[in-house]
Amino acid sequence: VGSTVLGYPRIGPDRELKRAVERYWSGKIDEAALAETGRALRAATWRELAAAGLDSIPSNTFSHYDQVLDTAELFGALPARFTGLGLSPLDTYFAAARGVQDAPALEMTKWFDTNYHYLVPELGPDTTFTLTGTKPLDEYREAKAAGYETRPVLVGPVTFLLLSKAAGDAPEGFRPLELLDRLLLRYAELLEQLHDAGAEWVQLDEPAFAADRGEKELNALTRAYHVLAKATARPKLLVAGYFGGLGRGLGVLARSPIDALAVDLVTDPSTVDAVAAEGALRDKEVLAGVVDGRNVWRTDPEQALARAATLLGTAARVSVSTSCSLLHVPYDVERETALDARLKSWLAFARQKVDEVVLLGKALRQGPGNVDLTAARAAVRDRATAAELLDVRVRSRLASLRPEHALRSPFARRAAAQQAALGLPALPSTTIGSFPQTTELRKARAAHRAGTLDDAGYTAAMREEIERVIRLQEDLGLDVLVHGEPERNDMVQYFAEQLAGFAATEHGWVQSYGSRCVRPPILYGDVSRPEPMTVRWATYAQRLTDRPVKGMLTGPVTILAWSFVRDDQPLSETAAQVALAIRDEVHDLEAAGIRVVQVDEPALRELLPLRAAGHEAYFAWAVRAFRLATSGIADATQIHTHMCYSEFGEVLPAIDALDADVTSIEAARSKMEVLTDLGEAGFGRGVGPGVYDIHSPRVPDVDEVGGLLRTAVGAVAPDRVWVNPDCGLKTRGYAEVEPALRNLVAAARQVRAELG
Ligand code: THG
Ligand code: ZN
Repeated sequence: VGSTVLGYPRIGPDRELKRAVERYWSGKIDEAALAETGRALRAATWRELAAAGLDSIPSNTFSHYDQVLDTAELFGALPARFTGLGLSPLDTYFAAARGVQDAPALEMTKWFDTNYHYLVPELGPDTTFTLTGTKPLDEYREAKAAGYETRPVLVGPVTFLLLSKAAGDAPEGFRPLELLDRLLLRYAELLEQLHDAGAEWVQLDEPAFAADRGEKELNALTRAYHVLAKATARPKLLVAGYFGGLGRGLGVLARSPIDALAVDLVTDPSTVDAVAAEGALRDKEVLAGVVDGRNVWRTDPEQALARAATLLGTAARVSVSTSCSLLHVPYDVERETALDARLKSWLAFARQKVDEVVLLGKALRQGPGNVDLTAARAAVRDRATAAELLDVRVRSRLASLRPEHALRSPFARRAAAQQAALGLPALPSTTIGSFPQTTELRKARAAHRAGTLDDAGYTAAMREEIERVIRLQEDLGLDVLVHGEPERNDMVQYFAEQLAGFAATEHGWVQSYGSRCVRPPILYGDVSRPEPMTVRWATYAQRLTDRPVKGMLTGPVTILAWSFVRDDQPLSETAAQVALAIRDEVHDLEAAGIRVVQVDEPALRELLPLRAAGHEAYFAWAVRAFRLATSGIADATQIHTHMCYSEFGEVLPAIDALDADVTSIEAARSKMEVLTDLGEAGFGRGVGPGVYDIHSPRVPDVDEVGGLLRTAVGAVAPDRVWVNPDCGLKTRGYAEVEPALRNLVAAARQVRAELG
């Protein structure tokens, strides 16, 4: 293979694909125009990668929405509720991605432990795979016609099946992996087509083996690559494992008749030794993934070369690669003209990482003396020794922490103090924090940013909105109010902009799902909070009403999960720094008369290590960070938290350990099943199961909400139940939100009366 990258961003340097796709959805452009945007983006990518000097260029890294959905479509495995709609292939694809009336979308879930989300294929015993699609072949030919020999990238068959779920009508106990043999026939057919078109290599991604896998799954991996290797006419097979070590999958792949193996030497550096000790790789090429595909720091050339060189005696050939696809980093740091020049010199986005791979590849082949690594060395050394990253006050504060800094008094005592202070009725009602964001609001924020709306005008606009939202909540009869967050865009961006130690980018967009992108802030130095971040908005809202107003903050784990974090110290330490910054804000809110503070941790599940062996240590620091952020306050001050996903199983003990007074969770769509789990886990504090699914435009009626509430009070102690929507309301419109909240309050009152 030679020097290469495992994948590249596809949304476009200026989010051209996002815009084109959204314009297509709204009918503003036709399919041909959308296709043209895709073609131009692919051509630009191949041109750049070729010009940079990579030995092998990937293709089929483009997608209109998601690569797992692409794979399901490729093999004719989209559910009948979409294929039966009578739509064009492209519209059928988008229907599966986004749903249409009467055909709800495929479920979307996190791509391993990244902030990317894929669509979950639904497979059953009756699923027949047929090679209906031609995307990998088309893109290979398109590249070839443009003069580029490429390596088509495919989701590997075992990972595809492990990421799929059993269709709703599949018999109990059915596992998609049972379909392996059927699917392999179609992969073999595809390999033959690619070979006939001239493809020399193909890349099959098997990141599923970065997680714990059992005997059945390892056997499937063995079987898959023995079968595919036997395909009569096929390109050479490169199998890529990433997001961690391959565990026992390493030995399986080493002994299988594939031609090359890509390993991630960044996520878990001990993988280097595991690979070096693997005798069966002698006849294969190994791609040493030494350039981090998920973070934005320049690669340390000495460390990278040392890692790659360790493998030299192990494999027939060692080449340099990225640890995973570059999908997870922004395009080009050169475009960040507003970024501090020194910080910028420490960074590498996708475009720069390609240059790193090329340079390291040469150094590995020709010896480090034959390439110029001066600039790379200097940048890494400059960052490693930058005194500016260190804040002695933060350091000594961390060093002086004692266990009691993460401890509150027993819950029973807090609950009594809070009841005395707040005087809330049974089944108190509240919302998760944000209210719908109107066009005027976005305009006001943009104008303030651009400097065309001065501070006074901006403050007035926000206050006007806060007052409107407070009056609305009073009118609706909610018990604990919020200010509605009109001043915020993305919650993590909002806090990062105000914390020392973070930098924001202008163009650093990364695809989160489909056409949606985020711009993760860069956490580069010791973190502290120079000034209060939310107090002025919360106290303004509180002055307008006698009812308690909830202060709204984002928790340390979520801030880390949605940022690019420093890699020069353990995550646990960075988390504690962020926690202390949030703690300062909690204390200031309390001092300003705010009696309820919510610290959201929607990403608590997200950073959970892929292997169970890492869970305990993760929970320990994640829980400590949350508790550091929310301790040291009066018993009477009530701490809420919020999580927005419905699969709690593994994190339930951690949620309990957070020791929040009230936890609101997504439950409307999972029909409150999570409550049974919580009840069984002995969760004894306040819990607010979402009784209004804000992910749908539907307005639930009083009976529906009441039914969910009756289930809730049957599953956990009635005096612990709160009434709230599933999640924030910022993506909804007032036309739905107002009646839905009215019904929610009415249902709360009804069930409250029934309880007597
Ligand atoms: N913030 C951040 N990361 C996240 C979420 C978040 N990761 C997980 C989850 N939430 C992902 N969900 C979304 C939902 C909406 C959008 C992005 C990720 C979104 N983005 C706008 C877009 O692409 O048009 C741009 C937003 C902006 O202007 O900042 O709508 O909530 N960090
Ligand atoms: Zn949520």
